[in-house]
Amino acid sequence: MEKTFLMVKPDGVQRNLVGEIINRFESKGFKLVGAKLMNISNDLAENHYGEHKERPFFGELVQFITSGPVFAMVWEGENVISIARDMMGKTNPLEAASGTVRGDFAMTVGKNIIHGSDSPESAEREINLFFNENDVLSYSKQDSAWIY
Ligand code: YYY
Ligand code: MG
Repeated sequence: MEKTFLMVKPDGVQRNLVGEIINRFESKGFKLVGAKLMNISNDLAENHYGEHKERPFFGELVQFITSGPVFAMVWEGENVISIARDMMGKTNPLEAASGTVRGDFAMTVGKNIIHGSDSPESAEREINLFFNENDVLSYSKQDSAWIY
């Protein structure tokens, strides 16, 4: 089964959207296999967003993501990486469809509520960056027979 890294950003935590976001992915049928509320250090932020180092918004992005607690998660399911990206909506919330997290809850690209890995390579990289191997659980759930 595929895994992805999702994170409620500081704006989502402050706006009480952690439960709403967990509910969406749970209700879809994905399995939560790791989760923690945490502060992101400057080093972790710069590493996580390393691909954007040369972009003009990099400094603000690092400042924003370290500005308060985030809720980091690992979710598992068939095609979870691309389905979760669809459920998040486009990076710019003004372009994100209704029914997506960003379309429903966000207004600006700098405060767009949620992060999600964009490929199998980034999912593996980001899960390892944020979670110890022991904190990503392997377990079965009763509902899987009703989902797959
Ligand atoms: O993967 P995703 O979060 O949808 O977008 P990325 O292109 O990877 O950018 C990461 C992050 O950077 C985005 O969620 C907001 C911020 N950002 C920005 O502040 N201004 C931009 N023009 C582009 C991205
Ligand atoms: Mg990205």
